[in-house]
Amino acid sequence: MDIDIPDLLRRQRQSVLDGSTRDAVDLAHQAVAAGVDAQRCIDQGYVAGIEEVGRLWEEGEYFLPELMQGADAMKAALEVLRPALLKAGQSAAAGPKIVIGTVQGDIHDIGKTLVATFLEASGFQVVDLGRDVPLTDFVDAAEREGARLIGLSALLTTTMPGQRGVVRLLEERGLRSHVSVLVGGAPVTRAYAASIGADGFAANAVEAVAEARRLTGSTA
Ligand code: B1M
Repeated sequence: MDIDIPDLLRRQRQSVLDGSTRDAVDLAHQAVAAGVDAQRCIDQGYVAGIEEVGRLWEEGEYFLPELMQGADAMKAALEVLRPALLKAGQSAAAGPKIVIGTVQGDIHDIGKTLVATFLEASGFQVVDLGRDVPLTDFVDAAEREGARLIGLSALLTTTMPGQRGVVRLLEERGLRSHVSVLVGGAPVTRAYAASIGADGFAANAVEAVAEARRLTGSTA
């Protein structure tokens, strides 16, 4: 069956704007069945939708329930697309280990999960600690797992200092030379990353894979 891709992408975007988990999931299944590129659905469909939700919220047109429904719809669609993303990558999962999570005080996890999935699809062994992760947990996990890289996501200006906190904890525990730190999240910039002593910065999931490869010297 032929599928109208621009129309599918438009409806995926709209499903997030409507906060309709049912539509978002249904459209993700349609995309998978028709073999539409999962990354394109994410970028031009669902992410376009959640960015518009954020804009409407900022302008006072949407309230917190709409923001949450949009996020739930997007997360549910990503779950459906995840196997296709992993399949598109090498997914050998024999590459370097990376511990990743969203820092303490911050429950935004859509971007972090996307980054984790891209890393996994590129062959990294990913230990995803989730969201609102205590800073010490990152360092404990890196030590326990023998990870060479910690990935820290922060979406709030108030939680960005947590990224600096993890760099400091690594220094205090004498682990700084063994473990690199990669930071990201909408308010995070390359200049901020440099100012807190992080080793790498990525603006999106594709850049995160490139940075993780650079920092670990991996060809994963
Ligand atoms: Co909130 N929120 N939110 N929110 N939310 C933002 C971030 C905000 C910018 C909205 C706005 O004002 N326009 C604003 C932050 C303002 C600021 O600090 N400057 C905001 C706020 C204020 C809040 C609350 C405080 C609202 C309230 O309660 N009054 C609250 C915070 C709660 C808390 O964390 N303690 C809150 C809550 C929520 C929801 C729960 C409703 C929901 C999150 C659901 C979830 O994630 N499970 C939510 C959402 C959805 C958003 C917006 C609309 C969308 C975020 C998103 O998922 N984007 C957001 C507005 C916006 O960003 N336009 C907003 C899509 C995602 C794919 O992109 O996360 O940027 P992103 O990830 C990208 C890159 O940043 C990068 O790669 C990803 C993929 O390309 N990246 C990395 C991310 N992590 C990386 C790590 C890396 C490398 C790259 O290396 C390790």
